[in-house]
Amino acid sequence: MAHRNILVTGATSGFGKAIAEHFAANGDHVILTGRRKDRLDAIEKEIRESSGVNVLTLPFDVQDRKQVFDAMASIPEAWRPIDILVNNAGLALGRDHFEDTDLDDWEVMMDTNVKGLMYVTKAILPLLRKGGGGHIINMGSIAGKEVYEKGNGYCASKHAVDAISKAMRVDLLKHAIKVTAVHPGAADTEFSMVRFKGDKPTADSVYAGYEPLVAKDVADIVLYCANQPRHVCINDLVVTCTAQANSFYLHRK
Ligand code: NDP
Ligand code: 8X3
Repeated sequence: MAHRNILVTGATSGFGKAIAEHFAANGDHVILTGRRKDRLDAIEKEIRESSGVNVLTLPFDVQDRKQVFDAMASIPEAWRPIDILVNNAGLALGRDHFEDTDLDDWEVMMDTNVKGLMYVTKAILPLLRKGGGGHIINMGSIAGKEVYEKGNGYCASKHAVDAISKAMRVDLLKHAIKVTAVHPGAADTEFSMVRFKGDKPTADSVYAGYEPLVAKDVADIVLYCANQPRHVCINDLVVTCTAQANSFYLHRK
């Protein structure tokens, strides 16, 4: 199989880093994006050395519309068309009842998880392969399937990702662009350290007493979705660790 060009947002950590590494190990060429340039540089070096594929890094903030459109416009001709966009960049901030939530946390979650994903997709669409082979993979969450207590803003943002994924699938039919939404449950990445703003004991407590998903589990699934035949599209995939049934039921030892 000829190599494909893959752009992964949020490739500096967690799922995005593992997804980029998996595509590279599969022989695909990868564009790594995220805000932390030092990490992008280190991961670029690591992937080049381990896989020998072409790697391009684009540091930008998905919340910033101009940065997003400038970054996409800067993608060299040799990287076009893009075959697969993985919209993975995202975060939760805080876990509080509605009345206690910090308004700034809501703003950042909506600007990143919802508007950022839409900006990146809109900006890359002219570069995305049409007529078969083009694929958008959006990172949702079980938080986009059920609303849990103190999850208000994050759950709203991931419900929006669920809705946007359905909307894209309909609107992009004519271009034969597949749209897949992957919805993981609890996974041990930097997610909880970000959510709890560096409070390590609280972040660690999220994963105590059971074996959570890890980034590799989700990356394996994303690659599986991306490696289906052209006429097959996995629309919606929910994955949890065995100890978790959904947002409400988690069995801790
Ligand atoms: P991490 O915190 O490990 O990774 C998040 C990634 O998103 C980082 O690479 C970060 O890069 C990037 N990112 C965050 N904000 C921005 C921004 N404004 N602009 C550009 N990039 C940004 O968490 P995960 O890997 O766990 O999370 C990845 C996705 O998976 C998110 O969408 C999350 O909501 C979702 N998810 C996570 C689950 C979990 O339990 N871990 C479960 C279900 C879904 P940088 O900081 O360098 O910009
Ligand atoms: C992350 C999973 O359950 O913390 O999206 O919302 S959860």
